[in-house]
Formats: sequence, C-alpha cells, structure tokens
Amino acid sequence: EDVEETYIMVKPDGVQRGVVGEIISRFEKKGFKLTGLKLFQCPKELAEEHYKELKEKPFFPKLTEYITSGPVVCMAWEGVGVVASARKLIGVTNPLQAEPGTIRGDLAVQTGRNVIHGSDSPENGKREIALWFKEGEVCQWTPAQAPWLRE
Ligand code: DAT
Ligand code: MG
Repeated sequence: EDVEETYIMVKPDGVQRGVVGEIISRFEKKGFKLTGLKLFQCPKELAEEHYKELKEKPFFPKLTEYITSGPVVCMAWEGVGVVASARKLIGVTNPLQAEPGTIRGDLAVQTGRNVIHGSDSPENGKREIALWFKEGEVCQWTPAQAPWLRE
C-alpha cells in the first residue's frame, strides 16, 4: 500500500464560477490529506511546461491561454491510491461524458472548460507538485482522523 501524491488544480473557470470550496470539500470528505494549497496566477511558460506532452495538439495554444486566463487553485493531496481515486472523483476529460457524481459530470459542460486538473500517474503527481509548488509550500502533517480512515 504505497502512499502517493497527486497534483490537483481548480482551473480559472472553477475559480470564477465559485466552485473552489465544493471541489476541495470532495477530496476532504473522501479522506485524502491536503498537503499544499494556494491561489496562483500561472505564467505562460509554466502552463506550457505542465502540458508539454500536448505541445503538438491543435488545441495547445487555447489550452495554455485558458489556464493562464485567471487565477487557479493549486493543491497537493496525499494518500494510498490517491492518483487513480482522484481521477475517478474528477471524471473523464469531456464533462458531457463524465458520470453524474463526478466533479466534471456535476459541474461542467465542455472539454475546454472542464474546471479541474488531476495528475494521471504517481510519477506525474510528483513531477507536477515539484513544478507548481516551491520548497516549503508543501506541508507534512498527521490528520487527527487518520486512525478513523485506515485500520
Ligand atoms: P485530462 O485533463 O482529463 O487529464 P488530457 O490530459 O488529455 O485530459 O488533456 C489536458 C487538458 O487539455 C484537458 O483537461 C482539456 C484539454 N483538452 C484535451 N483534449 C482536448 C480536445 N480534444 N479539445 C480541446 N481541449 C482538449
Ligand atoms: Mg491529463
């Protein structure tokens, strides 16, 4: 049972639409541990580095424009199985195909405004947290509820 880390980000549309609290709440209630949190205006170079695997896609310029169009909420979450579980809580990329009950399924209607990012592997979780957070911005702590979440 490996403890993993994932990078979760409320995109500018989620911040503008006032669903930051709702989104944070879903991860909190599930039982994962928040280790990093900030409101941040992302520079273009960082958006390009974050999405570098999509550089050749036709939507890449619009994607980086969207991500830099207003503040985002950057989060680091930790837990056993958190990477895949967060992706399930988020739902598939196209919000119209995302299941009701997922964040995208409940809160969005278009791929280009899909409110949230979540890392797709433990390796990318580590890479993205290192990319978006500075030294000292990620906290290690033991939640009081820990023994009530895992035996
Ligand atoms: P996800 O965010 O579900 O991991 P991804 O990594 O394939 O999806 O793509 C990153 C983001 O790029 C996605 O959240 C929205 C945008 N995107 C992906 N495919 C797209 C498409 N076909 N048209 C427009 N935007 C797209
Ligand atoms: Mg992705």
